[in-house]
Amino acid sequence: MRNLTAVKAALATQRIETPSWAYGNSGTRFKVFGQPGVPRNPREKIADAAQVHQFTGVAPSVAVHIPWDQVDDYAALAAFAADLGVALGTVNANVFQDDDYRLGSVANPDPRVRRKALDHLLECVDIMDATGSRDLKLWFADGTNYPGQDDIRARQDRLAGALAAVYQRLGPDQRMVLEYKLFEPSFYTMDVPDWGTSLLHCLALGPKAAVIVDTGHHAPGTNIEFIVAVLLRAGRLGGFDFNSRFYADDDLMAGAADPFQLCRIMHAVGSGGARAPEAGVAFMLDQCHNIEPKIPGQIRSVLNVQEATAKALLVDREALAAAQLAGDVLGANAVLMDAYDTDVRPLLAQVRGDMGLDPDPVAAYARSGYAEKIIAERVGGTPAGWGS
Ligand code: RM4
Ligand code: MN
Repeated sequence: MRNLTAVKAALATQRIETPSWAYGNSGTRFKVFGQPGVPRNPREKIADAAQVHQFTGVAPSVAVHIPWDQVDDYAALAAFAADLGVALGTVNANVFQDDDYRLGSVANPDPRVRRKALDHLLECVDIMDATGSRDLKLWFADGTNYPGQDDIRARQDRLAGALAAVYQRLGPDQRMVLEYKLFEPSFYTMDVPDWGTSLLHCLALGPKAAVIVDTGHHAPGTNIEFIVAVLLRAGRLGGFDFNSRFYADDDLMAGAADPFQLCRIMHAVGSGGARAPEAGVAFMLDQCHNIEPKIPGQIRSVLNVQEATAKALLVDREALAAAQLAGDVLGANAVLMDAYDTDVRPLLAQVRGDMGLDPDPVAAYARSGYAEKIIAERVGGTPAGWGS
């Protein structure tokens, strides 16, 4: 058992970023079930994110997605967020929802489309200047559906060219983080399908480029904690988009499908000395709440990440190292499982109490009346949705 004071301090200082799009309506290609009270604009999304922080104490920033969160004055939006006790976090670029991008964005064979996509990415850095955001998150839907459709290597060259142009534009304290995804929406090739491709581009760019691991973007059974360890060793783990998946990119609540995997990932992060906010690894949620209420869904997800982190923090690292060095296979495994099998909910309730929070954020939010208030107030207008 580790020093409990240190464990509690680590839990109290953890930072988990929530995504603005989690608060809007979302669904599948079969149906979007709208919910009453969902935000109609970026400010209302930020207000909802501020609730998640108010009740959990560890979600002090909200990621924005451009153009979904487009406004005339980003500095004013950042000031609005600050008034509610949160900051604007990662700026997510969107080069996948325009008719021009049918054959891709920065890797499109048409130079005009490539230029348009690049201009959007550069505009996102302008937005970061105004909001004070550190990270530009790049996820490309680019790829091909059929063998022979385009030249795989030429597409990599085009991608590299755009990334270099964005990299040049970054300020000294800004970073670009490059996300990968195995498949979808392109089915034959994705231009950034895996961590290796992302890492190669980041290494070519320089130290301000790092890899984002979206937990839903792998083949079933992939050992994500191995990827985490390798990226940390290379100094290029930019952060996480946490979510759960049963089959593909399900975007379900983090820790819902496989809480043990989330704990193993947090253990790998801790082994790499990268759990503290100063290490620069961004812990973000990238989720959609299609059938469950959204703010409680975000709160539950934050708690799930906290619980996985607490278990990882409780691993007796000295005992683990001793068992590993002694070649004690069962002993080493038992040390890890002892921590994982601990019920950390009482510990987290204590941490929240020490932070002046209600020990049960889900119940406290339900009692607060905020859900009823937004249902009553947010009448008329167009509810925000994934893609609008
Ligand atoms: C993508 C990717 C990005 C997220 C969008 C909404 O699949 O995961 O991180 O910004 O979805
Ligand atoms: Mn993602």
